[in-house]
Amino acid sequence: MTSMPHWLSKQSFLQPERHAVEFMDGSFLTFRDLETRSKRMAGALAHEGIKEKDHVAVLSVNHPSFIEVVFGLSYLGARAVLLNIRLTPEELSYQVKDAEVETFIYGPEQAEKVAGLGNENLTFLSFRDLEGEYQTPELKETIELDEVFTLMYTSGTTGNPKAVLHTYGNHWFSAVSSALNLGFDREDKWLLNLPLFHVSGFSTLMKSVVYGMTIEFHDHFDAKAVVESIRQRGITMVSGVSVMLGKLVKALEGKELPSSFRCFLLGGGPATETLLKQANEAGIPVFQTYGMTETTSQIVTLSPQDAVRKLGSAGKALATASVHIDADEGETGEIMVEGPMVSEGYYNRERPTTRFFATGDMGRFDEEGFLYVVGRKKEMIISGGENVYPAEIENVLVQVDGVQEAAVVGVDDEKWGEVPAAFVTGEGIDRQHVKNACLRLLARFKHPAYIYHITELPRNASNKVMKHLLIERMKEGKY
Ligand code: S0N
Ligand code: AMP
Ligand code: MG
Ligand code: MG
Repeated sequence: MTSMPHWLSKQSFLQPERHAVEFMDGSFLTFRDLETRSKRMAGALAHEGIKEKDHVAVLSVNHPSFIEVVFGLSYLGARAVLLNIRLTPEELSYQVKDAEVETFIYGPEQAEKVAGLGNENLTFLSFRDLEGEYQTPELKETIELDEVFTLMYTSGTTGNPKAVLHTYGNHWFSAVSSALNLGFDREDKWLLNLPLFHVSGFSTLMKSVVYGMTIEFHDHFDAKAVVESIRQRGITMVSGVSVMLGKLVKALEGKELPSSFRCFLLGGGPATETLLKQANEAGIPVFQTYGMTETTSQIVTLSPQDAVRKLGSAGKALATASVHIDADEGETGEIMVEGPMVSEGYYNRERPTTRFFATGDMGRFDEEGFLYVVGRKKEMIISGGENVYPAEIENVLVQVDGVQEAAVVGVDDEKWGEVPAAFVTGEGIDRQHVKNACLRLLARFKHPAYIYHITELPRNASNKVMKHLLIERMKEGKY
């Protein structure tokens, strides 16, 4: 087992006065401040009975206490189960049970949602509750790379979400591999406005303590605020999904960006050529990436010098990772990945035994070895960077009175990239009942943008629903 000094304590020792986190109002926390506050938080968590290897859920928008809770848990050797604030109480309850969570910590704006959770065996603590009494427990000043640090949920083809396990080693190698590719400059300052509950956002926090780099922390995405941060406060790096890049291009209104801004790390889903060209014309140095929760963020990245020449490619595997395509040379096949940032598996599920992780995405290499992601084998929809599994929605729709069968597909969408479209069969279906079921059971971004009531689902000889036919017929206006 490989171990190393705790990343935050180390940065606090090496550069105590350097800003770890800056906020939009000009306030900041130095690495020493952050260490002190996180250790105090560890004491408050210990006071609440949290101990090594406990699973502790966190539900919050980006909030300073979120960061302290994350590092506080790490000083205790406890694990953070990071929950998506967009989920319904029903969806959250499932995940909390699945992850065997005992303590549930939440931010001030989540109180109402938390009241709807009602799991009797959980201890609920608001950030406020952690501001009072604390103990001085023994703290882990050593990080064991094999230990699990975070759990983040993704769905599966069955519609049952499963928790991706991230070890400290996964986070470490993700951060280091990224730096080997993008480089790291002492003056770098990374804007963090992606949610901390996704690895997209969380990985930026990890980079901060692994590199000793300043981040500017925003509680949510606001394109105008991003422009202001880049132009006025020396931001050099930003991460975002396509929807955010599109909004950034618009918010720029032709204004120039300082040359110190050197990277917009684009991930979380596909990007259209139109968007990439617009970003290029706007002078935004886009690094397109391919990655997923299971790879603890980017694993393949395209550099701006290749951005135009290889427009649409996700680039090449990072230095510590390998990618291969499960097909003959030059052909399209499933993308298989390997590397020290790839998760060892899902919580309480059988561990994969193969060397390469099968991503469920389809891709091909060009003659120079650049990866092109061309589609998905898995039935997944990506709406604004949030994943939606058709089975999750189908499972809800068939519960509605009158619905006999349901099928959900992803359709292109101007605003979100893709949105779900639902097809239901049956008699006496009340649209309001469908909507009510969705409201109760599904996060807003999973609600079907279209609901078609049809007479029967097209099936092939083996009785499988031919989803491509649903899309074709829908586009032809036949439904
Ligand atoms: C795009 C975002 C910012 C949109 O949120 P916004 O504008 O703040 O919306 P709200 O004000 O909260 O809500 C307004 C209405 O819009 C609905 N809505 C919100 N989001 C969506 C959505 N995604 N799809 C559909 N509808 C949405 C709300 O429900 C509300 O509706 P009404 O008014 O009807 O109630 C936001 O969605 C966002 O933050 N998206 C990004 C999420 C994300 O981080 N995804 C990436 C996950 N993947 C990974 O973590 C792995 C890849 C990765 O690591 C990575 C990714 C990107 C960049 C770099 C990396 C990396 O490798 O480092
Ligand atoms: P998540 O775990 O939420 O980040 O989802 C990851 C999924 O997003 C991947 O499995 C892909 O299906 C998709 N994705 C990520 N990067 C790209 C890319 N560059 N091009 C196309 N799809 C992508
Ligand atoms: Mg908003
Ligand atoms: Mg996603």
